[in-house]
Amino acid sequence: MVFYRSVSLLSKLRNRVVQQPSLSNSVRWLQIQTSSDLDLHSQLKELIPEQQERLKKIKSEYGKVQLGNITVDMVLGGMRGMTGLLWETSLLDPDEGIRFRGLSIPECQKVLPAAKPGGEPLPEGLLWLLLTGKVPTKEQVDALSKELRSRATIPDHVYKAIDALPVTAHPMTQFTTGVMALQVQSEFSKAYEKGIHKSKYWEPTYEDSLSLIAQVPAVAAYVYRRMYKNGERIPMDDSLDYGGNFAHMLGFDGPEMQELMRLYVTIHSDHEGGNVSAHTGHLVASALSDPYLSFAAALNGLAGPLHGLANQEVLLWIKSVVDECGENITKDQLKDYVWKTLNSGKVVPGFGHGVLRKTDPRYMCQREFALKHLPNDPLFQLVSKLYDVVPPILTELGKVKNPWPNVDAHSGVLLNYYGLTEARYYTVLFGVSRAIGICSQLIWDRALGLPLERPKSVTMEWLENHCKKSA
Ligand code: NMX
Ligand code: MLT
Repeated sequence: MVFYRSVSLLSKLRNRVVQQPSLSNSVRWLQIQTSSDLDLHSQLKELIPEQQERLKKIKSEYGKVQLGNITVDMVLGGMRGMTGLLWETSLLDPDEGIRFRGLSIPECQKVLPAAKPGGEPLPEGLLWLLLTGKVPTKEQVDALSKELRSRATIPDHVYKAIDALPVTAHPMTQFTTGVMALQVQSEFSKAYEKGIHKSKYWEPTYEDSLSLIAQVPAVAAYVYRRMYKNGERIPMDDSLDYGGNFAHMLGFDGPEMQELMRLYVTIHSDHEGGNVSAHTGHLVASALSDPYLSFAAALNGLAGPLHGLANQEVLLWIKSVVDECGENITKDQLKDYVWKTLNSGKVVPGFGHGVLRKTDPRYMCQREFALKHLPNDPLFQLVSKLYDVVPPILTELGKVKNPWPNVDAHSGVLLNYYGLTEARYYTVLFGVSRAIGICSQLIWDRALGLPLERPKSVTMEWLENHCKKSA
């Protein structure tokens, strides 16, 4: 972390230097950007040996240091609080929320390059940050945008594979099918078949990861256009960045929707390693499955209603509130509706979290976006009322560890406002974004030579015997 904080600070300084023409001679050398400065692969290649050494040192010096005790509750409770994974790209604090390579979301909004002054961060910039630990310059981000566009062409068989499914199939099923169909192009699989040396694994993994990140928006957009817009595909616009292009291919060309998509893709990308999708991707990749196989597995986890599908569930639930009580529902009516949901044995979607214990900063930045761009939208106002009404009720239940809203409580009303009203599609957007986080870590998994993941499991009988013996 110290390493990354100092490189990020240096990088921030460099950013400023590159952007300011009138600087003293002593720092002018920083202004010279070589072609390898602009090339993400070269940057990564430079960083890998020192990080490999760092990991070796941690192993040899601290290998036997304990990180906590495992209790029976932890084993039975979904491994909450059990530290068991190495994940370099981000770290989640229960109170503060996510930090990408040490930077909070508001910090990312300040320092990552944007499409326009003061605008939302470009997701390519976040990808650069996750992979290198450095804040990129605008030139580096533009170069990466260009590289991603050059990798974004979708082979025809991918569309055909999706077309083989009924158009009514869930969008996540269609999206994952598209990702699986992309797998035939895997450079890692081909290199492995040819007997690549393990020290080189990261290189074809990098190739696959960048291509996958480049291609998922077009696959996702196709699913959307197929399901809701008569299958008319919209080609990529070479003048646009990653987030802008995604909005464009979906069929939304308004500048605010493009800004929303940049923010959306940035904030959903990574949430340390233990969440279901990231953990699944990491687990599957640990068997040396290539990035396509690993990411498709991750998507299947994201498609669960307690995880990514919650964004769909939130908007459907909000719409059911409106259908039953109207848009101008009072807080008392809303309380009754929340209790009705709970009493029917369902969760209130968009609230609670496995790690967070305060309002999710991803919720807060979407709320700020709404306050800036759609303050009078009735559904945004309903979401704001829920922020007042739901936490006290969940607290009253007495068992909910975090009564506050998470990322999914807010995203739907923003998308709905700009015309992307089809809630069943929302988890696909989450999936496109998560490719950035999962693939970034996967490249580091390979670079660091992380091993096959294989935790120990036990039976109830084993637990009973063990606990009796140690009582
Ligand atoms: N509504 C009703 N009950 C809840 C809620 C909620 N929003 N959140 C937690 N609980 C219940 C939970 O079901 C459990 O009940 P029981 O003991 O009867 O099984 C109890 O409270 C204790 O759960 P926690 O320890 O607070 O939460 P846990 O870490 O197990 O689960 C979630 C975390 C996120 C799965 C849970 O809060 C939830 O189901 N939330 C609603 C779904 C949601 O918004 N998921 C999206 C999460 C973010 N993401 O994008 O992935
Ligand atoms: C995520 O973004 O993955 C969710 O907030 C769930 C989690 O972190 O467990």
